[in-house]
Amino acid sequence: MTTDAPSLSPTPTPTTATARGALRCGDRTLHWGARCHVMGIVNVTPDSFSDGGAFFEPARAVDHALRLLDDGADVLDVGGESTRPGATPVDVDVERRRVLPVIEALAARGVRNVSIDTRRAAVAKDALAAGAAWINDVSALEDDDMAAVAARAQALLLMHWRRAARFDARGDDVRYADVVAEVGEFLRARRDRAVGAGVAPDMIVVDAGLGFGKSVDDNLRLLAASDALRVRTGAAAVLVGPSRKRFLGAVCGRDVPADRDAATVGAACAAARRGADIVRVHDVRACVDALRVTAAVRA
Ligand code: PMM
Repeated sequence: MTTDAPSLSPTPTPTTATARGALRCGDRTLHWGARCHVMGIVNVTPDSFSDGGAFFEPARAVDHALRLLDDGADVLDVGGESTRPGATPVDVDVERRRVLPVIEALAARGVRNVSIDTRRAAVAKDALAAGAAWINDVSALEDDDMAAVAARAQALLLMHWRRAARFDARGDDVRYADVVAEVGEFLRARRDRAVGAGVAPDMIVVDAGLGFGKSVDDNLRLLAASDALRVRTGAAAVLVGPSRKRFLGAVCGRDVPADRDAATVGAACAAARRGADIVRVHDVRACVDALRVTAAVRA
């Protein structure tokens, strides 16, 4: 049987001509500049904004994580504290009890391409010991001990969240004259602080923090600014996290977060075209396919 369907390599092979560098995540190697990678979200929380409670039981979280890997995730991001507006910060021991069994169970299955989504150095340290490879710090070093812990990880993700010190104050009330410049300046300073504390420059990934105290317009500008942010911050790579967020709902008229997966795919492809190295998403399968097609289409 013959077919005229185009043949797409399921995993675009990085070439040294395009790759800007590489970073390990467990047994994987991510090649920056070769393609946009996908981080799958595993929220072990009762109250995250779009999937709170769905994977709160460790066994369900592990099943979900394995499904995301099957769907093509390059990295799994395991978190035990919701950052939605108005969420109550969880006690450090509660956070530990949520994430560690999941990370341990994944490690027992040989899965180590795992990132721990936490603001706390103590949780990050235990997560690394349990088998995680990366630290995703949404507060970008609000915990003074985080950089020292991160020096032992394979990557440190630093996210912009200007109100991180005031946990419950994420909102749209922050105004920016030039959002890309201001976010870039903040992330550059946090990146420099991490390097000063001994974190290798080539393991630092920055993230503009879409949805964290930004207007719809701010988020759309930042979504298009990965190349600019990488240059401004000196980071090795840039992550974007548009998944199911309210600004996408505003663009598409979708009030329910779970109805925003198609919008997320659109945002991911647009971001990949503008230089994003990783997209952090709930619906991995759709994003992986869409990014493969985006990468395969040559102008
Ligand atoms: N968004 C959420 C949580 N953690 N981490 C990074 N690096 N970037 C993000 O945009 C981000 C994050 C919001 O909650 P979710 O886990 O339900 O998406």
